[in-house]
Amino acid sequence: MNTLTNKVVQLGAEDLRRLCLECGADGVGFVEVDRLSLADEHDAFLRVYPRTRSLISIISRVNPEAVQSPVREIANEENHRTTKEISHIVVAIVRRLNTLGVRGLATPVGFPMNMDRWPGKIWEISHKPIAIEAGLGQMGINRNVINPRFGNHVLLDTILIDAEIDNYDQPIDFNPCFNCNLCVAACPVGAIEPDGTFDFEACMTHNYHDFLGGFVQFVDAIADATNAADYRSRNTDAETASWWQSLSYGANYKAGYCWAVCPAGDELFGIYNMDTKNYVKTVVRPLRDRQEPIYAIKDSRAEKIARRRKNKTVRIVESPIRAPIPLIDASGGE
Ligand code: B12
Ligand code: SF4
Repeated sequence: MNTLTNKVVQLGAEDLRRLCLECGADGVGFVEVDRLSLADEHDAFLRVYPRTRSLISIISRVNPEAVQSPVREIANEENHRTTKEISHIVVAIVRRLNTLGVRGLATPVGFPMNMDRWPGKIWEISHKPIAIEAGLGQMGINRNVINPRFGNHVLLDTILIDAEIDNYDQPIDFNPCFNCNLCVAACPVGAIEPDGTFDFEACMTHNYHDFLGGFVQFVDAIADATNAADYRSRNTDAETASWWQSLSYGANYKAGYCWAVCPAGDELFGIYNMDTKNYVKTVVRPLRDRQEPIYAIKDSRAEKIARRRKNKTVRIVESPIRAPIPLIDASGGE
């Protein structure tokens, strides 16, 4: 809405696309706020920004080689760096749009989220279905959006604006996921199944050990301990230092291997296809066989899978999701 003329601004899709790319986006697409396939999200859009008329979906590529490194601090740093980068890009886009009389806001890439709702739907806007509707990719077996060029090696963000756009995008008519199942093979807790079923609890328990519910358990462990020796008998010094690192430098993922190994998308497929055996040897094996602790719930499928894996030390923990998970509903409530 132009605040001087009080009229809804109409933006040209191609000019807007150019503006977003100039601000640093690696890909961009547009969706009208009342797209039927996003009906479940509609209330959330208006709750976040009541004057929303259009959604701008933005992707920023991560460097796959960094994300694939068995030196996981490199992967985590790349994740954090790209998160900051895309956050700056979307703010720059909103500022440029303001000069054209368009108002709007950029939503968080990931954290911070609404912890009052933990362990429910703590995020407000689901970037994945918007990116799919904006023609930026399709969902892979690993439940990540795979862009035809950059593969799943992208982070996503969404801008809500009060203007209309003269041409909205549509989903692409093919899925870059080609069922290689490397994501299934790489996950140390078997969270990804070949039919695309995703074990949320297994991923949350291991990959997110140092944040959210894992952090709540850390506090419990301190509170329950009778003394330092008692605490240390249940948590190694390395684990305590790992929590400190996540608090100080941004939460560190323990795995994310399903995202790392995916070879789909034009930029990586050639490397994979040229020598698939070598890709498995140099990208998948180093992560699959990485020496590391694996956090799993007792007698879970995740525990059984982790025990079969080479070089893994299984650490039994409680479920980080203590209350039954409330259904994800459109109101964003419990
Ligand atoms: C919640 C969440 C998670 C959850 C659930 C993942 C999921 N599949 O939904 C967990 C904690 C497991 C997670 C892990 C990761 N995530 Co995440 N995550 C999100 C978040 C905040 C919302 C995702 C969402 O909309 N889910 C709902 C629907 C759309 O997803 P779905 O796959 O169709 O449905 C699944 C969930 O609903 C899940 N589920 C079932 N019951 C429950 C209950 C609860 C309470 C929850 C939370 C989920 C859940 O199982 C469903 C079946 O597959 C977004 C950021 C955002 N605001 O959008 C990032 C996001 C999806 N994550 C991302 C990434 C990169 C990751 C990790 C790779 C992080 C890492 N480095 O390890 C892993 C990959 C795990 C995986 N294979 O999905 C990227 C994906 C980029 C891309 N190319 O698609 C996003 C978009 C962040 C971003 N801004 O770029 N994530
Ligand atoms: S690793 Fe293979 S099966 Fe998994 S999402 Fe990527 S292309 Fe699809």
